[in-house]
Amino acid sequence: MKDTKTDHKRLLAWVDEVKSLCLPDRVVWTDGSKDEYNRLLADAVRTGAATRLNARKRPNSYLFRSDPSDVARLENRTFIATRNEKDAGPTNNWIDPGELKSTMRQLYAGCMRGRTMYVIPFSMGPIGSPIAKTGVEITDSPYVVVNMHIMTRVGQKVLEALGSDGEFIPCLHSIGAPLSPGEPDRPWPCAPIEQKYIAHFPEESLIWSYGSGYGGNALLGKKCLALRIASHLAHSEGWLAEHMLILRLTNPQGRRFHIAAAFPSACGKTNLAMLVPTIPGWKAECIGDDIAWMRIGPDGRIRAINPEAGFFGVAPGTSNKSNPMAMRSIERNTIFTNCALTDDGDIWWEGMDQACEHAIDWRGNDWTPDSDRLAAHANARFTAPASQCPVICPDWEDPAGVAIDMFIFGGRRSTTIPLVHQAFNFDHGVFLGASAASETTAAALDVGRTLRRDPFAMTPFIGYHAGDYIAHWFRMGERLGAKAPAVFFVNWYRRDRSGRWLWPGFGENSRVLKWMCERVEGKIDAVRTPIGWMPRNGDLDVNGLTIRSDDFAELMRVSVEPLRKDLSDAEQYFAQFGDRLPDKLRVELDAMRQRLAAAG
Ligand code: SAT
Ligand code: MN
Repeated sequence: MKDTKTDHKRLLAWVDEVKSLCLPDRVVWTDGSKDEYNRLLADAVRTGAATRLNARKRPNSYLFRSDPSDVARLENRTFIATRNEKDAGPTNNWIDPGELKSTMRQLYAGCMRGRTMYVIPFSMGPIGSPIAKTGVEITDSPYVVVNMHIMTRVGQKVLEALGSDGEFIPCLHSIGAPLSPGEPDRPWPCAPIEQKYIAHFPEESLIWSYGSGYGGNALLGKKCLALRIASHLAHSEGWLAEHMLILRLTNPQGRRFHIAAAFPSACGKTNLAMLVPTIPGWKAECIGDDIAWMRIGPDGRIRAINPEAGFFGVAPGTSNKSNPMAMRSIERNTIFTNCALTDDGDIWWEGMDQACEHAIDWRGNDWTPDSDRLAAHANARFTAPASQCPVICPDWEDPAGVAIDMFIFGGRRSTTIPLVHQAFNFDHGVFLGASAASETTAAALDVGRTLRRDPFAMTPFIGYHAGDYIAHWFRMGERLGAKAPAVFFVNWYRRDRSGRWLWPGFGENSRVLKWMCERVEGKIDAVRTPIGWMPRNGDLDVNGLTIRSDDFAELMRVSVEPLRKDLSDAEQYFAQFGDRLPDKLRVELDAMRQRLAAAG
């Protein structure tokens, strides 16, 4: 960590201001070097914050265990502080920005005593590219620094691109755990829950986070900047910042299709992003697994880039069966959080290929298969460089992005929603995205286990009014016109009455993608149903798949009554948007109601 130099006056002034507020023992500018990364991790091992994994099993990899109170995003402690409460909309928590700043300033006062304050210049998107955004995160967490090294492009080269007057988004983070002289540190210091705040001031593109060291609460380039702040910017500047994976599929004839797909957290985005097709001759390459920034290009088509540089993926359930490419991406140079530690110094989690007889669980206790607790936390994560993915697309860092052929929306629905359907047109597709719902997962700590409506899988990430957000999607459709991507809706998660999954998922999902590509190419017709176009008998390639015909029929079933209930649930949800609900959405709701009435 050589003394990083910049003559950027606003940046230097902001760093000074934070320093005098937070009173760290020292300030370190991160340079982004390997040396810095290794040194920070060696320190973490020395202080007991991290365990170095067995180098023969998993070279240059580390395990962190978080505090049991700090294991996921906290939606109830996440705030969108706009001047006018109405502008945050009903799906966000709002506090007046002046009031929130004054509360948080009191928390920040002296909060870095006894600690090092790191300044991390980072770029979301390739450095210097016209679509990249620069952020500077100030944090007192070395865990955040090393994770930012993997998840973003950091260090001196970012400062050079920023020059002496470039725009940057200030991102202030503290774990909220000052140390008195001589006080021993904890392995994962953080503040109590009522002191945690993940605050966004979209009108001034500013992020303040306090009290949590975990994931999206602390790695501020990810959900805070690349989604909440970016979605607000995208709304005013006419582009899209979405919770989407980006995937390139190539068919046996060599034609490429680019897919952007939105699913809520922990609903298989990383698995789909790294899919290994089971159908012969098809190839899939990963461009991103979580976030897409998309702009309309000079040719009138929408082009997407992945602003991140790594994967912060859910560990449990990841295996050679569910996601072999993720397993290979995490073979080395990976940071693990809240996974179990095996007796031979490797990591383990529920759903891995091999069973585990004994381990140290994510809380640091002995674990055996007879324990009544999980070995790995359900939201345990791996942080791995995207470049390590064997199927990373050679164009994944192309600043021009890739032209999107189709959008996919989806969620976890054990009933009601069939395996796949296609929107009649783009506006109908916006309706499908807006009315998406999903059974909740462990990715957020505090939202309960129920079905929740989650427009575009963006509910926790829209940095402004959700009604205006839906209107923005319709406007993008107007601008795209005939060049708008096709829109599909999928549900990999349908179950039968006994709870058994009806669809094998994972690599077999390529069969569904193949149908979509053939639709985009105009090769095949489809069946018109009240919810959209669906595959004709025989068009969905199930060659070589053993699936019972009654299961397949159930997967494809469109039952009017549950769909009517679902629609009325969606209408109730949309009612909260009041006059900010776009007219076009009302038109789509009416049309859907009429189609269901005609069918039933
Ligand atoms: O913790 S993160 O917000 O980065 C992961 C997620 O919820 O998708
Ligand atoms: Mn996500």
